Amino acid sequence: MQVQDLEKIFQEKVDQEIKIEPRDWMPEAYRKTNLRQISQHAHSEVVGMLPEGNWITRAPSLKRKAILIAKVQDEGGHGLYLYSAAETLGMSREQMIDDLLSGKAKYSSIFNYPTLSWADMGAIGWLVDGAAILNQVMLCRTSYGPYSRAMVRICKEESFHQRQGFEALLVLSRGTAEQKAMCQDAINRWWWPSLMMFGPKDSESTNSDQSIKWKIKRKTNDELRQSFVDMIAFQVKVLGMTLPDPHLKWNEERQHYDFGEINWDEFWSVVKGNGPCNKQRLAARRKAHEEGAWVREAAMAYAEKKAAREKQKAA
Ligand code: FAQ
Repeated sequence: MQVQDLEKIFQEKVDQEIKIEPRDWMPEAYRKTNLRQISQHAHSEVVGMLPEGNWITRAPSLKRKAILIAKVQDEGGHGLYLYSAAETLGMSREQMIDDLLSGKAKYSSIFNYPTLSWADMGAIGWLVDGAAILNQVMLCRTSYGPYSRAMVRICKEESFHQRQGFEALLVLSRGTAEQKAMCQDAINRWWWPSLMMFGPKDSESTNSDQSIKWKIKRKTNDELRQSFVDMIAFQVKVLGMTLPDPHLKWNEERQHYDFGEINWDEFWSVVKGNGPCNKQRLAARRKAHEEGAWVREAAMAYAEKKAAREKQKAA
């Protein structure tokens, strides 16, 4: 069969909402786009453990510590499901991790900002997980089967993450003047970077058009960002806090909130590796990878020993 015919059949399957599975024929660019997005998503989960991991020993109570440990552990698990989904597209996990550690692969800009106070744990849960969920609910219906199935489970956990973040901020927002100030300060610092998580404006998004045609993405970056602004602009009122945007205003005609311009220079600078914590995050991952070498070696040695034993038994 000609490539054009295969492409036509492929697109018809996508249009009919039939999932694409690892052994199905797919255009090379579809494979590469999925591999890029899923592996970046996996890296984001794993690097995303660092800003919160930083607060586990300093959580203000045993309950908060237990919740935070569970959340960070979930993020490690999300990384693993996603690496497994990406592996089905033909790249080994070792290669993906090498690409992360060498700086070749991207991960979400959001994790290159520092966590300065306990309130940041609440702001990450509420804003960062809130942004992640909006994007990920859409990805539960993505066209590549292994990715969509991984997202279903991830979304269930993310919704707990977001609620615990909101609840942590709610407690602070009803606390002392100092706690209220901490809460507002964390919201002020995390608001704009959270909006950047959705990626560049649609007019600057190089991958969106094709990804939407292939139903890898179902909504554009700007559509998701607008839903996020509308959701958070409502929820912030429950906290009795404000968002740091003088242009935020309900637009009756559009039935959406208008909001100010994102600092795109800052976004691209962070994406290119020059954010406040990019170097620190990669250094932490490299150190963890080096220190974990003995675990990988021991697991390999055990697997080899077990395989040899089984072979001997079969002989
Ligand atoms: N940071 O053409 P587009 C989480 C890059 S998980 C860095 O619009 P696309 C859970 C983009 O890669 C958060 N780079 O790209 C958690 C592309 O460059 P490339 C991660 C970014 O793929 C919570 C270029 O800009 N979520 O938070 C960013 O169609 C709390 C042009 O952009 C996912 O990864 C960015 N923010 O749309 C964990 C979801 N935005 O690759 C711990 C899956 C864009 O061509 C604690 N990913 N770029 O060299 C997606 O949905 C999409 O990849 C987008 C970007 C929407 C992120």
